[in-house]
Amino acid sequence: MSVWPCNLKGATCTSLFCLGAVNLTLAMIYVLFFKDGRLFATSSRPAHLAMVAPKTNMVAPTNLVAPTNVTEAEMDLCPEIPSHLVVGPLRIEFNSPVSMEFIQKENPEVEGGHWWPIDCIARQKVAIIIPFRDRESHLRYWLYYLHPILQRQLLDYRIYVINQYGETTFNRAKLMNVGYAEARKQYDYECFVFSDVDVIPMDDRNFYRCYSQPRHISVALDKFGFRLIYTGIFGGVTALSKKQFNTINGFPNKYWGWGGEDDDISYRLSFNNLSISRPDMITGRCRMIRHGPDLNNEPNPSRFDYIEKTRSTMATDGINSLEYKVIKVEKHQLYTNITVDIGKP
Ligand code: UD2
Ligand code: MN
Repeated sequence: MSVWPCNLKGATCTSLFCLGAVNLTLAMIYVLFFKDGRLFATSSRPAHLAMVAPKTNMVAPTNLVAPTNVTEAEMDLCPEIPSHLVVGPLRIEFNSPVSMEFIQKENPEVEGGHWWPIDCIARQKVAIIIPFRDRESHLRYWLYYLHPILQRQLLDYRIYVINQYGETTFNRAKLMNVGYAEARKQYDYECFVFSDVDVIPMDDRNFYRCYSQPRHISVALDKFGFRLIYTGIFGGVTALSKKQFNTINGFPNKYWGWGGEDDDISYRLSFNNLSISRPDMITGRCRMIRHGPDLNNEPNPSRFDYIEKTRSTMATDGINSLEYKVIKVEKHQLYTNITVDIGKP
């Protein structure tokens, strides 16, 4: 039996075979080293994904549809649902305080609160904005739980803590507007997640990213018995794309003190013909750290009056009328802190 994979004899067959072998070698070199223009792809960070994904309890997400007809240009995008990384239900508890040093050691790849996948291209660049004042112990739990979750979700994300300067009445929605404005100056984000510092998802299939409609992420809160207490509720954790945020002129700036701003935002959505997208009530389970009322965040008595007028006020009160003064920007390993003077009522 001939050793040559052809019926031709002598020199013709030899040169055909050699040509084939050269082609094969070139193809292998291309695939191994040059694919996507990344020659020996390197990064300042080591590959680490294996560390962030305890591969237990893997359940396929039910609330998202996998992309079909993936084109060649998308080949290198991260999977829409990283089912090899996400684990499903998580145990979240607030009994043992964690130190910042410990969380830093657990997340050596995070710089200034920024992390991005190195083995694929993230589908969305997400700015995560936390309105904040004097809740350090909550922030530590938030960072401890959320960094690994966001990494398993393969997002290109950065955490912005928007810290209200001084002791005047707290204003959550205005701080979120500041977070949006400051994040936009830094990076070309397409998605903005707004999160209370005390809300933690109990399932990592609850993706902190944007959808074709504004997303309510914290839909099934423990403090509400894991139920949606009314249809328009839009507090806790939400996600809006740049376009969705601008369509509603961002958030109101005039809600000083506790309450009402979340309903104003919800009205803005419906007055602009946007609907609320949500995960199912199992995937959407979240825990809120128990806390009492804060100093200088008393319930706002004007909130009912304001909410009634949202339709007429939303065009002039929002991201287009936002005024503030940045006091300082600090890049901590696990988050970027922006201390801001937002004035007073
Ligand atoms: C509910 C909503 C919240 C918001 C609020 C009314 C949920 C899960 N949460 O939360 O989104 O609509 O009602 O305003 O539906 N904060 C500080 N320091 C302060 C005060 C507030 O950092 O001194 C921040 C922090 O991120 C906190 C958030 O503002 O999580 C909301 O304030 P809250 O936790 O006191 O309000 P709560 O739990 O009633
Ligand atoms: Mn709270």
